[in-house]
Amino acid sequence: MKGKKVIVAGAGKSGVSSVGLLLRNGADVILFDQNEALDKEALFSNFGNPDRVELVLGSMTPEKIREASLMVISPGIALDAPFVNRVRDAGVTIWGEIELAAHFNRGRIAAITGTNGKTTTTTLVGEIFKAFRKDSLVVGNIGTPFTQFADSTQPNQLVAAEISSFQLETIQDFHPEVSAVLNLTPDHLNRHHTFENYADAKMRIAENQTQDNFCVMNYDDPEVRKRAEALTNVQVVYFSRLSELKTGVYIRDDNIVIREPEHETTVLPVSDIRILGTHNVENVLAAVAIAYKMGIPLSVIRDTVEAFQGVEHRIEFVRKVGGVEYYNDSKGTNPDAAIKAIQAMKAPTLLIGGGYNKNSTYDEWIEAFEGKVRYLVLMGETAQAISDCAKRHGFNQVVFVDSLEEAVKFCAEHARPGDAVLLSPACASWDMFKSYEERGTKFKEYVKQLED
Ligand code: UMA
Repeated sequence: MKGKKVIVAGAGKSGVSSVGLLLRNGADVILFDQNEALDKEALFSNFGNPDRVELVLGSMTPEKIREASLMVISPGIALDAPFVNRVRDAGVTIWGEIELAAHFNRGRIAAITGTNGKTTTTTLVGEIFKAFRKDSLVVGNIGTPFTQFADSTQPNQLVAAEISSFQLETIQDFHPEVSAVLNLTPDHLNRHHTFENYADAKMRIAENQTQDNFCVMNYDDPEVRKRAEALTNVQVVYFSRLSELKTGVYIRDDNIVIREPEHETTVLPVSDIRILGTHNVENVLAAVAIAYKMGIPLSVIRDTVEAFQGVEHRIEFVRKVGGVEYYNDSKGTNPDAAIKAIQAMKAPTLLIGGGYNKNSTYDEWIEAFEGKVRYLVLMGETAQAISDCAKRHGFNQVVFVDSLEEAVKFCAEHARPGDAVLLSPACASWDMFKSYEERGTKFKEYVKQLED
């Protein structure tokens, strides 16, 4: 990178971290963001040698574009945005942040994608790695950009990477040792336009793998299995919650079993898993398969899975107030994830939903209520569309609120002892919050303020 001029597009977490890596490795950077209102001083305070960074806000001239030979693009920027087309037409190579990180990485990568369960599975794989080697890393879409550490990784260092479809659209040589596709249901269609495009982006996780590598795939998900059957460049390892497999990781008599052509190993009883819901059993099966194929000893895998208590913002128990249990599932950012959360609820539930519009359809989510939802409390851009959909399905207990605080207040006033209150929006947070983390943190704050 020495002496190269690189455009970094997007001055969020991903872009700032890419700039850091580029500066450490001798490049000069044009940091570009379309938001003219960004705080320049705050941005520059992130960089050790700011004199090698030029900040361009709003729009970029053709001359500026021609100064660069590479553009590293943040995952939140659509590849068909007009300025991206201009950069491409100028012959500038476009990489995503993951590709930039891969270029410098020397560690052993396990990369995890899928519509849902990525964060839980990546966190669990990361915990298993850390129990085996203290210097293991957990990076990617999970919130810690890979570029923060990629250029200091060592051979044999273990990297658990959560990778989104947005990040996979812009890889070139990214090559995980073990990859995983957990499941595939429609998401981010406002950006990918069709399910096929979205699934194609996800499957790119395996495109540079070879016969020495493994791709862990969900046998029970027809969309995943169809694509697994077409994979020829890499060894496919299936996991299944529902079927006995000839080889792979599956459940027999309540035990998680790894079956290989020559022998079979029992890992642990399913009843020893502490995280709620059948979807989490699938996440554990995937994590076991990934860690096993990365060569982690079974005893380490077993002990870590047994101790694992899940991740923040994912069906996270917050507090019991007045006999009512409050759960934070702010990470339920699409209908499929929200279905898993409502399925995991055992009590009558007051459900808080709605948010940023990703052109999702809500029918299956509403159907999954199965008489369990007492009130559907809606906020955000999608409130009306969700309400219309609920009414089409004969569900009329809908309430509109203007804020999350108001939603919590309504639930606290209307819940009966024994009920549950669940924030599981089925939508991203970006219409009202910076991130799903901020939404979940605020929810927990409001719940903690409730008087017992
Ligand atoms: N911007 C533009 N033009 C655009 C769009 C954005 O200039 O057309 C600028 C914005 O003004 C802003 C910056 O780009 O300053 C934001 O960049 P970004 O949206 O890529 O966000 P980051 O903060 O860099 O976070 C990204 C991921 N965000 C997205 O994919 C939307 C984070 O995933 C990830 O954790 C982080 O990089 C580190 O790798 C979040 C996410 O919501 C959690 N991911 C989606 C999901 O999980 O469903 C895919």
